[in-house]
Amino acid sequence: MPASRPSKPAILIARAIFPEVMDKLARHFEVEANPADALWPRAELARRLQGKQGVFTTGGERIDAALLAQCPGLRICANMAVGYNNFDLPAMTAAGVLGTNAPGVLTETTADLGFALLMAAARRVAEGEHYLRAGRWDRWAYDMLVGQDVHGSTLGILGMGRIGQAIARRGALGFGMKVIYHNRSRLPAEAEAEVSARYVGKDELLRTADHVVLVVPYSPASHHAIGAAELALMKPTATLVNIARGGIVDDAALAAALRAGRIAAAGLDVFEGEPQVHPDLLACANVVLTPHIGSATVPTRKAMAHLAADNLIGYLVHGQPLTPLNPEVMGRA
Ligand code: 8YV
Repeated sequence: MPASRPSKPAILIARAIFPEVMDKLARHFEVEANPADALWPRAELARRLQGKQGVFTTGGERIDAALLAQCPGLRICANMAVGYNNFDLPAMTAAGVLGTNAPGVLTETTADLGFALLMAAARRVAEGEHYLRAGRWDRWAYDMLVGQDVHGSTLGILGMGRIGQAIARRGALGFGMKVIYHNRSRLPAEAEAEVSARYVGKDELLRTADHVVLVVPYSPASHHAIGAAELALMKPTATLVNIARGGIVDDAALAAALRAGRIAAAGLDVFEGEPQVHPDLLACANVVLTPHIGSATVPTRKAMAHLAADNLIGYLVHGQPLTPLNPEVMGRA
């Protein structure tokens, strides 16, 4: 009798992903995928996770103690995102489940979108486009769609991780901006010098910056880090850009500030309760809105998907993931 081949570990791919990444995973695993590409309800996700050792997640799937209790065989959740606020990491650690994210590969692409939103908001690009398409452009005027300068202005960055530093480089080197930043911890002097950034308190940043870019991870501590009180500190000519996570900004307070002209403009890629967008924001002309596309270029999304896949393969096949979030679970029985 021919020797039976050892069975491959089983994994679940929770959303549609690139066919080349599916093929790669299928070489190592028994794969169940989600051809419909709609987020499964929790009960369905739990049902499909039965018998699976790994899951490929894309950021929208909540992995918490209640779900993990139903999936005792699960060993790894690999997020195709640098943010992992969909993971209850302490619960995963308690359950002995490894979490991995996808850092590094999306840094420059996401910083590009941050800058695009900053430029579009400060220079009223989207407003101008709507104005033109609506057939309202019938003459030149000295004050038509005048905005604020980006070059030479003061850029305030809240959150100075990889993406924050990539935005600082763009501002300092490309646009001659003075860069100030606030972060949980101050960067080492060499890192500050490299991006020509000066550390300031949060309130000073909000008061001084001409443009504020938010790049902090979402956590209960950063929930509504920018609300009415913080917006009131900003200059009336200032712009606010959020490429981090919905919930860091109080969207209702932001819409009120934009409507009242308490700040000049905003550029938002992320929203509280997305894909729903606060109706008051939709009604504001001075905000540029994009549907969470910070990392959305073909090479970057492929790199993120490959990194998530390589984490699954690394851990379940070779025992060594690439970007573990809670490595302390490794080696536990
Ligand atoms: C993802 C992101 O596309 O990596 C992140 O944290 O925000 C984006 O790049 C998103 O998380 C997918 O849900």
